[in-house]
Amino acid sequence: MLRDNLNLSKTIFALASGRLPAAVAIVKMSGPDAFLFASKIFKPAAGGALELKRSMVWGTLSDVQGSKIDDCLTLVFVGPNSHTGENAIEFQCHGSVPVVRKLEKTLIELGAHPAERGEFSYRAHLNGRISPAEIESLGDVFLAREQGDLRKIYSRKDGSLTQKILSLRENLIRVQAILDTAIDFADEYSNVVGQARSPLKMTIHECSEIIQRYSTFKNAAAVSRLVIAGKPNAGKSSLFNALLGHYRAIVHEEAGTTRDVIEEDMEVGGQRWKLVDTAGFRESDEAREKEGIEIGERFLASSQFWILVVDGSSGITHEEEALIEKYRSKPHLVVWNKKDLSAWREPSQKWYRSSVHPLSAQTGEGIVELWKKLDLHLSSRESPGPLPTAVESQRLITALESMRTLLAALERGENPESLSEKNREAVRTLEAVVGEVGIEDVLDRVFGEFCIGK
Ligand SMILES: Nc1nc2c(ncn2[C@@H]2O[C@H](COP(=O)(O)OP(=O)(O)OP(=O)(O)O)[C@@H](O)[C@H]2O)c(=O)[nH]1
Ligand SMILES: [Mg+2]
Repeated sequence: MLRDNLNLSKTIFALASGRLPAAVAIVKMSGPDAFLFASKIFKPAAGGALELKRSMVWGTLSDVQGSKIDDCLTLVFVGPNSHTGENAIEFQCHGSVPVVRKLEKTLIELGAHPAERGEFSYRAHLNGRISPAEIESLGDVFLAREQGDLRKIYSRKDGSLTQKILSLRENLIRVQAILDTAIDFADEYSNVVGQARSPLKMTIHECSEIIQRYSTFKNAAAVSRLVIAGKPNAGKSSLFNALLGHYRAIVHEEAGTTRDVIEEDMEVGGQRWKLVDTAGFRESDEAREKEGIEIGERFLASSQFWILVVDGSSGITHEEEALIEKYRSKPHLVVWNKKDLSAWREPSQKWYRSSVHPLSAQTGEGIVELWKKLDLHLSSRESPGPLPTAVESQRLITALESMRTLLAALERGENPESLSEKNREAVRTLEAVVGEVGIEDVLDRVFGEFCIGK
C-alpha cells in the first residue's frame, strides 16, 4: 500500500508515456536527488553541465559507465514549482524498449526507486500542489470512456450536485417538521406520519438515481446500438463502412452478401455506440441467410436507434414500409441511398415526415450531413443531472441506507420520537455527501487505479 511505503526522501521514477515501442517515451523522475541523478547521466549538446533551472535541454543520455543510451530532450522542473512540488526531471527519449529499459536500469543503479501507482500525485498532494478532490476528478478522467464523460467530469465544478443535495435535504427537513408534529399530536399519529412517506420516498428515489449515474459511468453501462437495416443490396454495408470511415463490412453487388451481424464501436454525439450492420430483410429459404436475417431483426428490436437504408434508384418496397411501421416508435432515420445513380428519384413527399436523408454511400455525398443529423439525434440520450464523484457516491449510499432505515421504521409504525431521531441521522448523512473530501477518502480508490507514473 502506497501510504506504508511512502518515503519522501526517496527519488522516484516511472515511464509516464504509453506502451513501447512508441515514437517518444517520457520517463519522469521526482525527489530530492532527481536533479543530481539527471546531471550524472545527461550531457547537454551545447556543452557544459545541466543546470538547476526550469529548462528544456537537448543532449545525450549515457549509463553510469558512460555508454550512450539515447539522444534525448530533458526537462528540468525546480521545486516547489513543479507538478510534485519537488525537483523533477522528464527525459523525453525515443520510445524504444532497450532505450527505456537501459535508462530505468541506470536510474536504479544511481539510487532512484520505481514509483508506485499514483505516487507522483500523492507527493503533489503532500506538497500542497493538488487537493484530494482534484486527484479524484483526475482519476475519473482516466476512467472516462467517451468524450461526453469529460463534459460530465469537468462540469462538476459548477456546484449542481451540491444544489441537488441541498434540495434533497430540504425534503428531509419537511419530513422532520411532519414527524415533530406527530410527536405533539399523538392522536393524529397515523395521519401525520403518513404525510412523511411521500417526500421520503421521493428523496430515496432521487438519491438512488444519482448513485446509479456514477456506477453507470464507472462500469460503462451497456453501449447503445445503432442498427442499420434494410433490404438486400440497399447499401447497408456501404453505409456502415462510410460511417466508420474504413472498409470493414464486405460490400458486394450480389444481394445477400452480409449473412450475419457485424458490430463496430463508433462515437456519436460524444458517446460510444455500437454500429451494427445486418443482413438484408427478406423472405429467404436458405437456412443460413434466414438465420442472419432473424438475428438482424432481433438486433433491430433491441436497438436504441436505427437507420433504414432504401435503394433510392429502385424506390421503397412494401416490406420496407412495413418495417418502418413496425419500428416507428423507435428513434430512426431513413437513408435514401445511391443518390449518384441516374435512376435515383427523390422520395415521395410522405417519406420526408420520417426524417429521410438522401445520400450516396458509395461516393460519400451526404455523409457529413448524416453525421450532423446523428449527432443531433443521439446526443440527447444522456441522463440529465450531475455526475457525483466516487466519494460522493459512496457517501450517498450511506445516506440512502439511513433513509431506507427510516422508511422501514415508518412502515412498522415506530413511535415518532424514534422516527424523528432516524430522520436527523438521515439529514446528517446527506449533508456529509457534499462535505470536504480528505486524502483518506481517495487513497484506496484513486491511487489503486492510477497508472504508474501518474
Ligand atoms: N451507385 C451506388 N452503388 C451503391 C451505393 N451504395 C451501395 N452500392 C452498391 O450496391 C451494392 C450493394 O451494396 P452493399 O453495401 O453490399 O449492400 P447491403 O445492403 O449491405 O447488401 P446485403 O449485405 O447483401 O444485404 C454494391 O454493389 C454497392 O457497391 C451508392 O450509394 N451508389
Ligand atoms: Mg451487407
